[in-house]
Amino acid sequence: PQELLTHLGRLQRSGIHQEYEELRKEPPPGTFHCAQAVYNQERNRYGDVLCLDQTRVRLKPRRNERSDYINASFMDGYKQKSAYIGTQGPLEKTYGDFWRMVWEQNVFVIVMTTRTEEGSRRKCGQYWPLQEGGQEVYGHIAVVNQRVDHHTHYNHTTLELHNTETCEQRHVSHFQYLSWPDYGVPTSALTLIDFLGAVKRQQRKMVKALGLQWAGHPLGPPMVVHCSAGIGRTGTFCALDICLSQLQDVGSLNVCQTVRRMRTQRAFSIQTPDQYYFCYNAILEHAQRQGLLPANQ
Ligand code: PTR
Ligand code: PTR
Repeated sequence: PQELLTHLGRLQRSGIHQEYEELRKEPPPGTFHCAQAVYNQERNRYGDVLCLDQTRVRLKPRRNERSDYINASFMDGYKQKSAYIGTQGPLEKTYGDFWRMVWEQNVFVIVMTTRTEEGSRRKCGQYWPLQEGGQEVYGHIAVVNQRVDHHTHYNHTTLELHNTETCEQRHVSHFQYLSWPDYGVPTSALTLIDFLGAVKRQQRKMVKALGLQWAGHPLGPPMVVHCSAGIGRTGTFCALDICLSQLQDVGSLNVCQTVRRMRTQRAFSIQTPDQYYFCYNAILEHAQRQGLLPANQ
């Protein structure tokens, strides 16, 4: 924290923006061939937000499916390989692919940091049954909404998944954060950090409940994190998680390195200088609340 404070003092806001502009200039270290293939183009929500071939999540081969493509990338967390899958907000024609990915990767927790509509613009499809008791079938996965817990800044929905081919059943937690417009920053850093805490508690709880099934994978399968494009808010959320975990573990952190590494896995992660600045600011507010720093610095 002291290091962070010094760094902040030195850089201040404009310096942090400058640091972000430098990061932005570094080209993505890979190729986008699969995302650009003609038959995959309709699977991208935004033609200019593609995922790297080197880190993309491949859907498992299936009969009658010619493509294994979904706009989703594995991203490392703090001391955890593939802690997240960063992905775009599902499109109607990719709902089946999305649930297939959730099933195949054994995902327990889905984090959504966008609303389905903002203003009058569609940001993400309604890819899960919204009402308690509701049920929808997406490809070979049936999804039942078991309950919705409403919190001030987010909803936590418990979903039950049925694989209609194998007759297996699983639970998945869906967390939707409600106050974060795209290209913007959340209205409050601490409510986002509290949201992050709730998400992590749930992931730990599910991993513990499943116990030995996850031997060799102590922190569990990846969490799916998405917004609309899956780069701005998704990147900010994951960067914050990594930095706070590192702060807690070793008492220091490095936002710039974290974001640089993240952009090599989910290209274009963090979309605006203010989102980048928000990471610093949120860490600072958190450190103050934890008593790691004097207030009003
Ligand atoms: N081409 C889109 C645009 O111009 O708005 C791409 C885009 C959309 C990029 C949303 C980022 C966005 O934000 P987020 O990743 O937070 O959903
Ligand atoms: N619509 C997005 C935008 O204009 O920001 C699409 C986009 C995404 C453009 C990433 C450029 C991007 O790369 P970088 O973040 O490296 O500038």
